[in-house]
Amino acid sequence: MASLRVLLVALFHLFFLLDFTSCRALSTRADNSTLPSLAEATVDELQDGLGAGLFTSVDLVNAYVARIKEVNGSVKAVVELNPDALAIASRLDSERGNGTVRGPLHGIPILVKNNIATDDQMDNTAGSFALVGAKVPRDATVVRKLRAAGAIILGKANLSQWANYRSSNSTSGWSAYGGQVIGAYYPNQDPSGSSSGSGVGAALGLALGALGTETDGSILSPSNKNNLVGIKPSVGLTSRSLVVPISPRQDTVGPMARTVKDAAYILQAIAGVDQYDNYTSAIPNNGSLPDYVSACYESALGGARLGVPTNLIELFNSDGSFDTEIAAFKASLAVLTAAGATIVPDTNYTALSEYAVSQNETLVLNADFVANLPTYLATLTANPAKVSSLADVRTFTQTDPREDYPDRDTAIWDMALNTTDTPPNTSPEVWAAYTANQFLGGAGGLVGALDTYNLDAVVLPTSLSPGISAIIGAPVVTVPLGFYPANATVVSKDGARGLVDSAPGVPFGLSFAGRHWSEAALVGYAYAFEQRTKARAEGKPWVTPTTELRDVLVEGAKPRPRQRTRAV
Ligand SMILES: *[C@@H]1O[C@H](CO)[C@@H](O)[C@H](O)[C@H]1NC(C)=O
Ligand SMILES: *[C@@H]1O[C@H](CO)[C@@H](O)[C@H](O)[C@H]1NC(C)=O
Ligand SMILES: *[C@@H]1O[C@H](CO)[C@@H](O)[C@H](O)[C@H]1NC(C)=O
Ligand SMILES: *[C@@H]1O[C@H](CO)[C@@H](O)[C@H](O)[C@H]1NC(C)=O
Ligand SMILES: *[C@@H]1O[C@H](CO)[C@@H](O)[C@H](O)[C@H]1NC(C)=O
Ligand SMILES: *[C@@H]1O[C@H](CO)[C@@H](O)[C@H](O)[C@H]1NC(C)=O
Ligand SMILES: *[C@@H]1O[C@H](CO)[C@@H](O)[C@H](O)[C@H]1NC(C)=O
Ligand SMILES: *[C@@H]1O[C@H](CO)[C@@H](O)[C@H](O)[C@H]1NC(C)=O
Ligand SMILES: *[C@@H]1O[C@H](CO)[C@@H](O)[C@H](O)[C@H]1NC(C)=O
Ligand SMILES: *[C@@H]1O[C@H](CO)[C@@H](O)[C@H](O)[C@H]1NC(C)=O
Ligand SMILES: CC(=O)N[C@H]1CO[C@H](CO)[C@@H](O)[C@@H]1O
Repeated sequence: MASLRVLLVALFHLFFLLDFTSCRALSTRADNSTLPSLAEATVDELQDGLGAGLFTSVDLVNAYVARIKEVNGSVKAVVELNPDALAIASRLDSERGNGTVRGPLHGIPILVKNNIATDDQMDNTAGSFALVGAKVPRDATVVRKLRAAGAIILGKANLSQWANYRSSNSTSGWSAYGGQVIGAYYPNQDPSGSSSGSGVGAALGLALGALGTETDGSILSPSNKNNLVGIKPSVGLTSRSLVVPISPRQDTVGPMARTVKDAAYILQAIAGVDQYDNYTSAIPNNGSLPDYVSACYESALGGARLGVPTNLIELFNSDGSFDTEIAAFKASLAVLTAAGATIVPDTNYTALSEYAVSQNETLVLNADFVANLPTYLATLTANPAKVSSLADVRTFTQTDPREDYPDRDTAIWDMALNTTDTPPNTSPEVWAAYTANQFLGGAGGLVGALDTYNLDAVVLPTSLSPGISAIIGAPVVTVPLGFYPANATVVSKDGARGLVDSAPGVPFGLSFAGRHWSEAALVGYAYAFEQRTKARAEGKPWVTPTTELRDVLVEGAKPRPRQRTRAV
């Protein structure tokens, strides 16, 4: 008996030691040469490490959550963590252990903007207390697709409340529910919006990347100001089902990530036809998608004809406030040329002066918001604040002190709900405004220039790029280009409550804008530019989370139950 016990004890020690050794091996491997730094980790690097067993998705979740907690008090990028993230990660680790890897996003943590619904323990509030506790009947389609691809929804990212569709006196990145997001590259930086938390979260490596939404600038602009790649897809390429709407004619969901290829991986996962969003039925080729990831190759700019709409650049910079960005933009044209592109100068937009004074976009968005918000609210399966219309939401907002009314007013809603200002979206006036937009952005704008000059795309400083493409629902891809120099003046815009708009080290990007469904080409151009410039690497965030995988691995360097049972 005694000898048996000794044997058993010896065996136990053997297994324990073996197991401990394998975990020590883990922590030994947790050196800086093999573990990717989470500040910059790419999908490919994370998949390599997961595949080689250097770390698990549980480790990734632990590390990213620690990073979020380190900096969230100062940047308020993340409103809610997913309480199920660890359990989901653990299941995905088991699947991987069983030999199933669903694809490049298997086990990869991603943040989603807090206007994209998840049917789980997290809220979807658009930043408003009116929607706290509201429940949806299913995941937003883009979330369902991310989960099917193996991604882990790590949390909800803060945003400009109602995707910046409430007030004339608010700030980018502020929501009643989430507080004020601060940009990643300068203390008290305006993060830009409305996908502000998505931008700061991706920029600081609080997740691999994030989903944002855009109606006019809300992916491109925070990507611009947070040193990121942002893909604003054609309206209809990604489903808006169970995304808090502004207008189905302009709303779109897209990725924000640190590299073009990572953004392409995410786009590949979320794009496609969806029975719940009939705009997706317009995807060409019977809904079959290009391969956005293989569109990422070094020579993608070879032979591309890229136009420069000089009249837009000059008009929008009439006060000189974009001089620094435009100088860097002009210098970037030489890079594009060296990469094989032909730059076509002065591909001016013929109806630009009409666009500049047009109120057509405002009219369409206001009319659509009044009509579409109730449609979203009607799908809720729980609605504690009992809001069923924009009028209800306005009453809630004007009476709940947490909503910071009247300081942050409801001017946009007041206009949308005023039937003199805003006729119903089925009215002839709104149809006329919509068709005017199709002209101003189309024949009189981007599409006219593409046709006249036989272009593949136009290039623009990202700060000037969203509007014309927004009104026609066309795609734009932004990629890091440069930073304000060390001697730049610190500029805070009127009404920004002291948030800093430009300052030393604040980033900006280069945009490629093309025809509907031209994402693969635009992604290719952005990749080829990124590989030649690697501009992102020059940036230094003002706040840097320090938790790395090695920290969570060292903490976890003890025998793991799963391995012990397998050994015994
Ligand atoms: C890894 O780098 C960190 C700081 O960047 C340093 O503190 C640590 O000692 C390094 N670890 C190894 C194993 O080299
Ligand atoms: C983020 O910061 C806010 C404000 O400090 C805090 O209330 C919230 O709980 C934080 N979120 C997370 C996920 O830590
Ligand atoms: C892994 O495989 C085992 C045995 O086939 C199965 O019981 C288990 O459900 C699988 N786990 C996952 C997460 O697929
Ligand atoms: C798309 O769906 C909306 C709302 O369900 C409906 O009003 C519209 O007619 C549909 N459009 C098409 C082209 O099917
Ligand atoms: C289009 O796709 C649908 C659904 O996948 C399929 O049933 C149909 O045959 C396809 N049509 C063509 C013309 O390929
Ligand atoms: C394009 O616009 C710029 C700036 O307004 C102007 O200088 C240039 O002459 C225009 N070129 C053409 C071809 O219209
Ligand atoms: C809409 O655009 C057209 C074409 O430029 C213009 O004539 C009209 O005045 C615009 N309407 C509004 C409301 O701005
Ligand atoms: C806008 O907000 C600022 C800052 O809180 C405040 O001083 C100002 O009175 C507000 N303006 C209006 C019109 O409410
Ligand atoms: C609605 O808008 C019209 C025109 O802008 C204005 O005269 C009127 O006072 C507004 N009504 C309300 C209730 O604000
Ligand atoms: C910053 O330095 C550059 C190069 O020395 C100079 O051209 C520029 O005028 C300076 N800008 C400011 C705002 O001082
Ligand atoms: C959900 C959440 O985290 N809300 C907090 C976000 O930040 C604001 C302002 O700092 C707090 O008041 C909220 O409680």
